[in-house]
Amino acid sequence: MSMGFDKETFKKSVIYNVKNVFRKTIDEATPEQAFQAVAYAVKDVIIDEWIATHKEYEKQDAKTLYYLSMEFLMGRALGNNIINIMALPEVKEVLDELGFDLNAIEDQEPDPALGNGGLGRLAACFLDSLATLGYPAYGCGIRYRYGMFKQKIENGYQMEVPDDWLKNGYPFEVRRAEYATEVKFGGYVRTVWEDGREHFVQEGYQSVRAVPYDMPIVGYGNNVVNTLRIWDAEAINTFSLDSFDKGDYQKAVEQENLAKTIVEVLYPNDNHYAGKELRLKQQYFFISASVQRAVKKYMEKHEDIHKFFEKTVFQLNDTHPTVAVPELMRILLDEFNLTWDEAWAVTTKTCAYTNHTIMSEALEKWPIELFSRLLPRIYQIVEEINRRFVEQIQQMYPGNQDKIRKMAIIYDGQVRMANLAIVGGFSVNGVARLHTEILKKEELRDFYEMMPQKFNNKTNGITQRRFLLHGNPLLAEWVTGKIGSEWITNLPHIHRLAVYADDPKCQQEFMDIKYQNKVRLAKYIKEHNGIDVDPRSIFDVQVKRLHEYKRQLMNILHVIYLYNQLKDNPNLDMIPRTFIFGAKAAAGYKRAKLTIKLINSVADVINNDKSIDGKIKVVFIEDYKVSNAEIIFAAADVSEQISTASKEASGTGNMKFMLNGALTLGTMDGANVEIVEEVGAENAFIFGMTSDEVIGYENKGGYNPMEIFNNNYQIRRVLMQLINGYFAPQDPELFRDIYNSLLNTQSSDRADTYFILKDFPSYAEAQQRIDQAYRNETWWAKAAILNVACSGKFTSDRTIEEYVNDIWHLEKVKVEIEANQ
Ligand code: F55
Repeated sequence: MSMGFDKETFKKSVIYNVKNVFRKTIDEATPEQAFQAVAYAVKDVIIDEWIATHKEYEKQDAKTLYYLSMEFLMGRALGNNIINIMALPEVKEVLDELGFDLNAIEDQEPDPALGNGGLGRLAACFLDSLATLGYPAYGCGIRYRYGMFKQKIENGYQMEVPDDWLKNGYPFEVRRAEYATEVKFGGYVRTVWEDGREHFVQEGYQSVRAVPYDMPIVGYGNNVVNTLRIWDAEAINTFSLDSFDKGDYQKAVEQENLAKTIVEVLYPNDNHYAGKELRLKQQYFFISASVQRAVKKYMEKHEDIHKFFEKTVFQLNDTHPTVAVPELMRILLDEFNLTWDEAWAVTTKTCAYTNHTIMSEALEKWPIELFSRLLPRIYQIVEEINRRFVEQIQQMYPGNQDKIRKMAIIYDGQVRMANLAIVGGFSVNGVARLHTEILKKEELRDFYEMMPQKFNNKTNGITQRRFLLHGNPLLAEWVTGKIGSEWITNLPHIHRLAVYADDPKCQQEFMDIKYQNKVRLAKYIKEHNGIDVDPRSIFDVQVKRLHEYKRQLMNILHVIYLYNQLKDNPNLDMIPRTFIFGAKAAAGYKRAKLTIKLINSVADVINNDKSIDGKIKVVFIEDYKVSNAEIIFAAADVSEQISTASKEASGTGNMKFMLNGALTLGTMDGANVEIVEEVGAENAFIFGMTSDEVIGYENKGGYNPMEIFNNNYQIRRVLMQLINGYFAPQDPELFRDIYNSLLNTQSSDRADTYFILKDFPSYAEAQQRIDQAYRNETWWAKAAILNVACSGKFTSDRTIEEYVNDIWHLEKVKVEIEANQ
């Protein structure tokens, strides 16, 4: 139990909160009110540790990581916090005594969804691991008024509903007005000559007040509480209008609008860059505020800004926070009067960059016009960084224009953020071994050749505290019963389970738990979709953002193909299968949205076809998010990780499935490669082209899908069903675009860009192997247990230790708390 936790105090605190906040007695409280009251009571327990942690960091003058990220996909905090303060049994008892059920109360919390998918969730897992390992770290981001949209499915189509997550107030956040700071946009730069050198003053700008809200990040059982600091924007009307603008009413209104719009909403695109002006405003807004604050904090305890990097490191989560490089330069040059070389030395020793994709459409490139208009002083600095870098290229490769074309930061009228991030920092990392190798060999080859020492790999990981201990309590308890609880903070320890993989009793226990988790998911599906699914069928799951490269389309085409076989032969001997999908499509991504409609249309036909005797069910789970993900992973038998090889940088869902004992059906892509290496190819279902083969075809300009269409009757039949009204009787043309995307060269794309037809036969064959394998329950149980046992590498604790050793060089801090403070 947590040192600071006392059951009776906690109970009084809950009752008091209900009374004080809602003027009700505990028996009158609604579930939502009970949630608020319990959350405040938990926060009360956390707060002493939170204060103590930061006192300790101050005392030790610890080096601090700032994890700069546009996204933190946190998921619910209540259950996680209760687990991490190690008070779960006591809290359950208290709530029981008060007549409440913890699960029902947890369900009242909105999912803080300040992220799109993998990148944002990775940031959240990292914060959990940093706190649990005791490293001084801040997450820095944006307090979006509206997070990732809520997905409703109407008539098979995705509808986006605003995510008003703050409407009842969020009990875990704390507003820190004392750290508010000003962020300036636009205007122009005036050069003044003073003390024998140039000075640069931004004038005629608009500004907003950045106000931080802090959320506690509770370490597991170690009294450490770190901080996620997310910035809100407020209007500045009362100060900072320079004399030229005094009384400028128009400007006051504009500034108010700027403040309102800047943090209004999270852009719902993943792996796609839209180039919106507001997005660049968001980036500079939270970066300027975070960097200013980090510098101020450093100067409170230190004299010499030249040594800033000894106490501070900025990790850039993709290129979205890259303006941190010129912003730090600006502060060092303009506010501390460092020389260029001095400022550059500090900046390049402070910043490090993580790349999450090789997809070219995700690369951020800002038009110079927009960039320089919005950030005039920052643009000047980027120009100078570029000028010096191009000089360096010329020195190294005299006369080589090609190198400049590929590596310059400013080129073709655009500011290329990845190039800036690589040049402006000391580390560039990919997120899985294969991905890093592709970066070095292909996408970032010239940079790797020029500065190989910067490149390194950090294979992603996930937190077992949320995705096993919290999400799958039955399995967690079983694991602890077998091998003790060490795995909670030392996941490789879970390998001790391997000795039980062959034990029939253990196999039975494991399969029983899987069954109960499938019952839990079936109940969720019944409540949310109204569909009955059989928990004895194979739960075959693909949950992730909807994107063509992830190939949900291949999955649903295979479902149609299987269905056709069943129709041809109703006695077909197959294990009943439930195909489960969950995916949000970016609001403007037409083909992705049409794919959702296709999945739902196929589901309609198949689920209502009595003739197949329920052997196939198709379920599209509405509003896939962190909270229902926990339930879904726990219940999965098959984990679909079927991206076109080379396209998925890592994947992290793949790891969550493995940890919960699902078998991977996947391509040799991203971290799948390392998963298979850990668990053995014999305990997974691998298919499809390798990344080398894919890249080989791409370099040749693609392949000809027509050949497959012409020669494979079953595939042709499935494709024809897309355009003959089979799944859309009222509108046979509905899925024409999908059909075309597979067979015809589109305006800018090759036919079947993602090699769906090319990989289809191999995918169908792997699916067939699964059907066979599941018949042998002993084999399956053993393979599933081995997947859990071999998941140790994929804890984010390991990833964080690697970042610390190779990049951040932080030191662990211990926080002692006296009992019952
Ligand atoms: C969001 C916005 C933009 Cl502009 C670009 C990308 C994204 C985004 O959400 N990317 C993303 O989630 N990338 C994923 O990162 C994961 C964590 O590293 C990887 O596992 C995954 O392969 C990658 O697609």
